[in-house]
Amino acid sequence: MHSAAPDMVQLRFDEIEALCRSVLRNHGLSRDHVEAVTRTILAAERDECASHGVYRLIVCAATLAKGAVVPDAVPEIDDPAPAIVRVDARGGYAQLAFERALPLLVEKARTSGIAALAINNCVHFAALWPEVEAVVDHGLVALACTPSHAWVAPAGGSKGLFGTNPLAFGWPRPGPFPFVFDFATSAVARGEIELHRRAGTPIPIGWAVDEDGKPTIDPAAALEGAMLTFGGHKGSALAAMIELIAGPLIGDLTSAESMEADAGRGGSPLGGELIVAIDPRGFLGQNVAHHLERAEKLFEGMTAQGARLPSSRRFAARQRSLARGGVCIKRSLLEDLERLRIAIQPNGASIEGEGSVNQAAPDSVT
Ligand code: NDP
Ligand code: PYC
Repeated sequence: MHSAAPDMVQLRFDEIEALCRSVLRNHGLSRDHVEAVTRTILAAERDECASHGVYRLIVCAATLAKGAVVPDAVPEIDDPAPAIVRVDARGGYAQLAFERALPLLVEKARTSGIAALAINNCVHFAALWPEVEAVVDHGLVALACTPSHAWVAPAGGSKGLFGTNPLAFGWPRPGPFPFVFDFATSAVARGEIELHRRAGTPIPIGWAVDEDGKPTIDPAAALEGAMLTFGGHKGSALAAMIELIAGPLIGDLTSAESMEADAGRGGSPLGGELIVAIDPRGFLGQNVAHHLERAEKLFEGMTAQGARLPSSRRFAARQRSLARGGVCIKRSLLEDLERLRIAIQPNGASIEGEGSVNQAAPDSVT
């Protein structure tokens, strides 16, 4: 570990990995899940996505401590139709279920031109772009979405009904980076508001209303009240669509049902995720290269006007992090994470983790 700015600490990737592993293991997560979750958290921190990077260890620790995720769930893959894969995460984190089901999704997309993966009965705390990028790595177009907890008011309302419901899309490109976007259908991910609460900084008007339905800049009041959708009725309609296609369509929970199933424990959202993979060769046959080149002209047209492509900030951050072999995180966050290296046992006893210094109960965050 090396010093950076006074309130920041620079960590090598292997130090971040060790931190993730010890926090997760000490909170009872089984080895395969630890590895899959660590990969996701490390990728987000590497790409400077703070709301879904190592901060999420606090969320995972809280979810594990409250029994809101099955720590040793073994995903079960089902093959119900030629273009459909289903994986039952059995109450465990989505990452391992996704990793196990990905090869069959890719195979089916190649055979049928299009295939869909339903992850059922999973706990989801992460960004969706790692999953979308994993599909795009196979030369496929990808679309992913998931409901969360009922934190977001529909446009025109002021009470939580929808989740923050992210929608992610990926398109293969020549060169190292695909075209990817991944955003919450709320004005911002809830994790961003949680980071503002931790930092004691106000949030912009338009992100949320308080419990009385009044616009607020206080992150704590926003978390108690309701978040707002992006783009008014348009984000609201997309959020409703995600509730439907990654909820009832795949036999899984809506965000309101997820909140109900959580029963006040404050765990991460429980439910389903839908991932669609499309093989361009299904439509284009031998003409794939020609039409993918035409797509490149679209991207050139965007950047020629000074617009930036979504994910370009993230990919630049990735290159920076890889070049320096690590990342910078807030010292206060690292201190909280060091405290989580000590497991809280059901009998109240504590176990020291790798390099642990203190004892603390996990935050109540989702
Ligand atoms: P942001 O609003 O920060 O960004 C979303 C997307 O827009 C990114 O692809 C980003 O690219 C792109 N973008 C941002 N600014 C610009 C710009 N000026 N021009 C072009 N593109 C731009 O994300 P959110 O707060 O909405 O979501 C953050 C994360 O939270 C997502 O990864 C999402 O999956 C996750 N999330 C997960 C949930 C779950 O239930 N699992 C629920 C809600 C959110 P870039 O990264 O390069 O800035
Ligand atoms: O930031 O909104 C969020 C979120 C919910 C679940 C995972 N991330």
